[in-house]
Amino acid sequence: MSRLSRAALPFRALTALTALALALAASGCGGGDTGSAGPTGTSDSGNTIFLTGDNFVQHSIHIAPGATLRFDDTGGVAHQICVGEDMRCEPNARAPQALQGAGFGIKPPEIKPVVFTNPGVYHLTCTIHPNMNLVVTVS
Ligand SMILES: [Cu+2]
Repeated sequence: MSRLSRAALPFRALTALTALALALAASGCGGGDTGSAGPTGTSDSGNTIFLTGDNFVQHSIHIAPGATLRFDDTGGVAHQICVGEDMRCEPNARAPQALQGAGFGIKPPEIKPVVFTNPGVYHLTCTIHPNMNLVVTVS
């Protein structure tokens, strides 16, 4: 004769997590809209990028297809400019020939004109200076 002691403990499933706050909806953060209006004219005279001792003066520019972008080295040091990003040149068949491969060297007081024929967004970088990047939008 055996007694079965039934440990009938009321087992309450804790479902308290059902009320977990789902209010973590990440509200979409607005993109970095700097709201800089690009030049509306196609005058080549305004399409100049100045180079300082270790960077571009501005990091983006909008030009029209076929426009000439002038690189004006006023910073007192040499630069090596190519298509690419973060000091690395990358192939881009649509980019101007001068920016292909290892790109072009420039030193003060040189001004080098580059014609952007094909519409597109081109990332340019200097292989000498970290964080020396420029985005050229041709449209
Ligand atoms: Cu540089």
